[in-house]
Amino acid sequence: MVAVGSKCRVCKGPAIIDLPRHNAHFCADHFLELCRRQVAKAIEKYDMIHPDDKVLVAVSGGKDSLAVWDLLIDLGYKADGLYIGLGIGEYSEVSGQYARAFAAERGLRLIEVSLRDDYGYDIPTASRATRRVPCSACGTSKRHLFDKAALDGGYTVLVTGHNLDDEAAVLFGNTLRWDVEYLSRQLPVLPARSGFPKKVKPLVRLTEREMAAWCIVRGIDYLVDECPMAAGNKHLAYKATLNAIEQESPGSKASFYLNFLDNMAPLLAGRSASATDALGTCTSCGAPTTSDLCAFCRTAAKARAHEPVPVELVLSKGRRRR
Ligand code: Q46
Ligand code: ZN
Ligand code: ZN
Repeated sequence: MVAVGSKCRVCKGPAIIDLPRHNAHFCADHFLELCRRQVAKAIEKYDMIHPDDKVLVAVSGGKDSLAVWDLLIDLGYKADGLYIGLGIGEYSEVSGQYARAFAAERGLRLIEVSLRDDYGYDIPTASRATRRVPCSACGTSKRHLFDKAALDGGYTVLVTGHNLDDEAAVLFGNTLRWDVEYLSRQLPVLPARSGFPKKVKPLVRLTEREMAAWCIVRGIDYLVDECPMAAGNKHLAYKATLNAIEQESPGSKASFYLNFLDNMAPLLAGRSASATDALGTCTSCGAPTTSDLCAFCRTAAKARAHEPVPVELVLSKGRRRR
């Protein structure tokens, strides 16, 4: 991670990580301090969380969501976790174990929802039944269940572990298409509105690599494997492209995304149709929607009517990763 003999920029002790975009090396303590500062800065700058908020963190068992939960607790916030079992074969089984172990070791409350047990379907089946890519059916399911768990539990803020790499990759894709609708909604905070909780992304100033390092230094065990259904996802290609640019020009990724927030997002404010659309109520579950049935209930109905599809069948041979 760092050349032998490198020294921490702050204390001149032995460094454990180099951060080219800061043009500096850091020891373990000062690296953790930098991460805390970046999260505190994001929370303050974008008005994400107040001390009296009741916070729910969506956790997947991966590094980012466990790191953001850890960081919020470390910064003095009270936060519960939410884990959704997506039924993606062994990946889901193992990811749940990591989320449970993290919560149990720290005495934190983890709310669990199982798509298969509680709603009668899973993501591989939903993908096949709706003829959509798995991430599309998955996104619809997760968004709905995040919103529902937050509102049912009286939480005022829902936190996700999206980091700088995630947000820059999404921004890159939206920019390639000049998708003004999505660009106008790509903010680190979405305010609460009727039927939707406030949603925030406190890791937008930290990279994937920094979150992996946070977990290692803090002794957090996390699931290293990516979701097998992410293979072929365009975001992976966008991330690789941005990493190549970052390699040549450290700091590009952060300036691409953070300068978008400072300079472009204000110009796009109010351009999102979905923010102003009059919403009705889903006749099945009561969630806000523009049609009779919300996207979640439509997906769930199709998936439940389909015989269960094992994850292996959805992964084509060429795309299977393990
Ligand atoms: S879990 Fe779901 Fe992700 Fe897997 S199927 Fe796609 S969206 S990749 S964060
Ligand atoms: Zn130091
Ligand atoms: Zn519904």
